[in-house]
Amino acid sequence: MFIRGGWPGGFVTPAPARVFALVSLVRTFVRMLNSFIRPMSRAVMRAAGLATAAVLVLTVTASASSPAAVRGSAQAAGPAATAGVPVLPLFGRKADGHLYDYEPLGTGGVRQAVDLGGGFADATAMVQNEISDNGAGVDLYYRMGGTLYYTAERGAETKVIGGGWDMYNLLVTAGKLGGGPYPGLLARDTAGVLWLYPGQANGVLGGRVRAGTGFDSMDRIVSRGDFTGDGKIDLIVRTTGGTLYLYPGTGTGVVDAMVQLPRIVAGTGWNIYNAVVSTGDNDGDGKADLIASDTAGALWLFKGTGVAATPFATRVQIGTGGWQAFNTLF
Ligand SMILES: [Ca+2]
Ligand SMILES: [Ca+2]
Repeated sequence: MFIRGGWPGGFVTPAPARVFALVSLVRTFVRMLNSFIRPMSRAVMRAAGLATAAVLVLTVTASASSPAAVRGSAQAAGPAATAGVPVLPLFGRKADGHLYDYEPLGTGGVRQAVDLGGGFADATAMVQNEISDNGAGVDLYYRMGGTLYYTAERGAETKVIGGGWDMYNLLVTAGKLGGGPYPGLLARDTAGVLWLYPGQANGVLGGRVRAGTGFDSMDRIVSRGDFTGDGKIDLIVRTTGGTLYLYPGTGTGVVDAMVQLPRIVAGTGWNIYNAVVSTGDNDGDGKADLIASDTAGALWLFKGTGVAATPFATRVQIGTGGWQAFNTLF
């Protein structure tokens, strides 16, 4: 496979300035392969994207003219829940700043890595959200210092979302928690308050809404997929003690009412894992799954069952080793 190990010569040259790149052409090729085993609707969207696929290098510089930080008071409830199950790649960032793309096999597991390029060594948070390309694109949010940036997959735009984001000690995708039409961000502040920033079509985030309090003892938070079978996006958290909890989503974006209690114990002993993420439906059965890497470097798939009481099946190993080399999986 010519994609192994990156592109000869490399497209990406991290410069003193903030130069980032996404090698969309490589991803498009991999996605062509995947299109044979993924739903036709996604294949059609991807084929449409081929016409304009190109190697794009983007220069990002924070400027005084950039939009002000989008952070406001609570807003009214969003539209009704739309709980489609995305099929997304797994991304990993290594200490040298390179970002690697692992496309799903479609039957459980991931393909060989595609090196998307470097320049992300100093990013203190990285999030993927499926926004562009009618929800088929994989777009990035990343934080450098206190500034949050957004880059659409096909590189049409990179923008500054705002400053002051270093007030949060955890940033992850919100998926469509709260029932919004686009995936947003979840941010936790130092007081343990969890905030939802609703997503929008252009990547800009809406005013934050408080999702809940008391999340300071959670060291992993996942929100992508319906794990209870009711069509509403749920929240998964892991405590520092290793207990995995499922908070059923309510499908509304109302303050402190996005998830319902009581929470459900989804597992214990999960502190053997470095990373716990969801890339949607990894094995193609229509139900969202979890992927976790353990401290020994193995990668595991926890297939979602859609049953609240027992939301995940027995783990299946999908990576044999070396996954600890990533300091961020998302
Ligand atoms: Ca649910
Ligand atoms: Ca699945």
